[in-house]
Amino acid sequence: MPNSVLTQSSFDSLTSSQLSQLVISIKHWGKELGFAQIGICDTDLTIEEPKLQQWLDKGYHGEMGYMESHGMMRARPHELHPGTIRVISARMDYLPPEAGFATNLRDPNLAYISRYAGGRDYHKLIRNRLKKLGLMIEEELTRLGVGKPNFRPFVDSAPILERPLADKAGLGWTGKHSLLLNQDAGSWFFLGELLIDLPLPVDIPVSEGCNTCVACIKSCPTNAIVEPYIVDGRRCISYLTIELQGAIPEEFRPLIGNRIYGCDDCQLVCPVNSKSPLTLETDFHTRDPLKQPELLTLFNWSEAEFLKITEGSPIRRIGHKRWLRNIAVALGNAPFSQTIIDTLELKKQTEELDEMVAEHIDWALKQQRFKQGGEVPTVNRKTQRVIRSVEKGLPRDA
Ligand code: B12
Ligand code: SF4
Ligand code: SF4
Repeated sequence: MPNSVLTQSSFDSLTSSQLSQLVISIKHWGKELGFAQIGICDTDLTIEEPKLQQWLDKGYHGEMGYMESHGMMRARPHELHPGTIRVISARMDYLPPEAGFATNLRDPNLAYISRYAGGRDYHKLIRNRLKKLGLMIEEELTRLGVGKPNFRPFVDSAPILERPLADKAGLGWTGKHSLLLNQDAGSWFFLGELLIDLPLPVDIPVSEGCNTCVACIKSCPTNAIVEPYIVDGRRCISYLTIELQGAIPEEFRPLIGNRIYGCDDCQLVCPVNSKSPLTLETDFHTRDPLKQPELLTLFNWSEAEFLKITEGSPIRRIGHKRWLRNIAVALGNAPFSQTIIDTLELKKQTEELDEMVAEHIDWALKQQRFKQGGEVPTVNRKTQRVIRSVEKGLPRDA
């Protein structure tokens, strides 16, 4: 007999007090497994469907084909994993100690890497923990004599609307930058879910909001937050440096500054992040070679060095080619330096370069030569504002 048929009927025998006790246990086990918080919601996201469709119709997903390839299944967890009636939504903090945001953004010769990406790739780690949580639930249900649940963990890459689910499950509210915000923890956390066929009582969404604040919208270097709550993915530096396969459109290159992998600016200016806890996972701590590294050091890594140093890190998935593309842009944005020019030229001569990378190196050389003999440029005004905001609002992490 299929598992779901067996479980569906057998869970009917669970009393509401047994289910409530189970929720208490699930939240407790979640903490033991390193999650900061667990919430539970049903699978109804019909309210999100037209918004998702509009976002896709406007082309805001750019080259992220996976965003449209599953149709509305992203908003229908019960279709994605048949039998699902509840989503156990979990969040895990990732802010590493000594984030050094301001010092890193202030020095245009240093590479800025999003603080979620300096340690181990979260996908596998969170999925494994969610699977353990599922097995703990299974064990408890077996003890209660009601059969096995049908569950499946999801993290990020799967076609599911994680942020609206977490919002529904009471883990926080949606900020105007479109990320989930928690009153006590800010936004420096990952989301993951366990889809399950167990009729657990659901949590109540929280009612806080951003009120009149618009700091993230005003500070986004590329004006990617086109309306409150709506991000045009194609303009976001995270998309341009991580998701985009080909050339970075020229209009965005000067705005990217020294951000070579993702961007944190909309979170850096957010007042709710002033209370964010540091991660409890040492695996998410920034690895030494990725702590405020010199752009030139990273640019000189061979492909073998890149693959070795980024092993197990999310950075590895962009590959050496896009790594060089991104750093070339940042080198073009750095103040004039003969060493940078020599390094860029040497790279062009000594390596079998991909055409796309070569074009970015040419662009960087043009920017560098243009600055020769002129004033030494500093970081742009918007970034200066972000730096001041970090120093004032997030002194521990500045
Ligand atoms: C695609 C994607 C991206 C894209 C597009 C971003 C986006 N905002 O959609 C790009 C590559 C740009 C990106 C960037 C980042 N991402 Co991302 N991304 C995703 C992914 C895979 C899907 C998101 C999605 O469905 N977008 C589609 C649009 C339609 O969804 P949406 O923004 O939620 O849109 C809703 C709003 O527009 C809303 N809406 C419309 N009008 C209104 C009005 C009101 C009043 C309200 C409340 C809502 C609302 O309705 C829409 C439909 O639900 C999720 C993981 C997942 N599977 O869900 C991670 C995820 C959202 N990303 C995450 C992170 C950490 C980031 C970055 C911070 C990474 C970085 N440092 O570089 C940046 C932040 C950029 C930003 N401000 O969003 C985390 C967020 C965690 C959190 N605290 O919320 C997630 C959940 C991954 C994870 N598992 O942890 N990301
Ligand atoms: S991550 Fe950066 S580029 Fe993307 S929306 Fe936030 S501030 Fe803008
Ligand atoms: S910066 Fe302000 S508007 Fe943006 S998410 Fe944070 S509180 Fe909301």
